[in-house]
Amino acid sequence: MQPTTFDLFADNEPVQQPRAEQIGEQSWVLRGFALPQVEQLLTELEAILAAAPLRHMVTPGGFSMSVGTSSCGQLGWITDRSGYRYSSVDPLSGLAWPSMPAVFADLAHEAAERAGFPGFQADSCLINQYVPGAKMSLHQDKDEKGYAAPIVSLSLGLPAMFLFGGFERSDKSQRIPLLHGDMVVWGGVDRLRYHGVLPIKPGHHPLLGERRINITFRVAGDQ
Ligand code: MD3
Ligand code: FE
Repeated sequence: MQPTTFDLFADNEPVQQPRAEQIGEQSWVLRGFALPQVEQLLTELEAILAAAPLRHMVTPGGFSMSVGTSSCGQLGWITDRSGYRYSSVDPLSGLAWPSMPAVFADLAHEAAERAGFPGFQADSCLINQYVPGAKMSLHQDKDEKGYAAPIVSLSLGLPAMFLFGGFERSDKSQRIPLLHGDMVVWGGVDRLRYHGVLPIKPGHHPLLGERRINITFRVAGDQ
């Protein structure tokens, strides 16, 4: 019996998954976007964290964050009893943050372009490490000098349930699973949306073990 139409997938070619999911007017999840570079990214990450170790920073209210943080690039996000801000110096070492590896900068540039933001050049790269139970409460990212540039994020290791809210803390939020290798780009009208991360569930990732690493790329200083 002859098929009535040609089957485009007759050779059992893997069907390409829909790769870009729009989650807001100017926000996109790029599923698996970083997977081809993961090995290089992890090598660079290890070097950065050797020079600028993860630490649990204290919020202005006096609470220690459950997420461990560090940075690379010209500016690093910090918090202490005097407030949230960006600093060109790592307060732990008193030295400049490690420079941003080319593989980081290029990947962020490419992801931003894919989401409709050409010419993205991050000057700041915040590294967040979550162990099971760690979370990030709903907040807005308002410590950057301007909001014209998008924020680009890269998720590695254990999965997370990301909360993508509205413009007021009480607005209903969407829940978006973020997996190893996924990238997300938030910009334009979505730049000041509330967002957060639910407590990470226990688990084991073959490359990263019992943790999730999220890296955000930002233009924190002059645009
Ligand atoms: C959505 N980090 O570092 S991804 C943060 O997974 C932060 O570690 C989360 O929120 C994490 O500030 C979420 C990044 C993210 C960053 C900025 C956004 C999501 C955003 C701005 C607007 C909307
Ligand atoms: Fe944030």
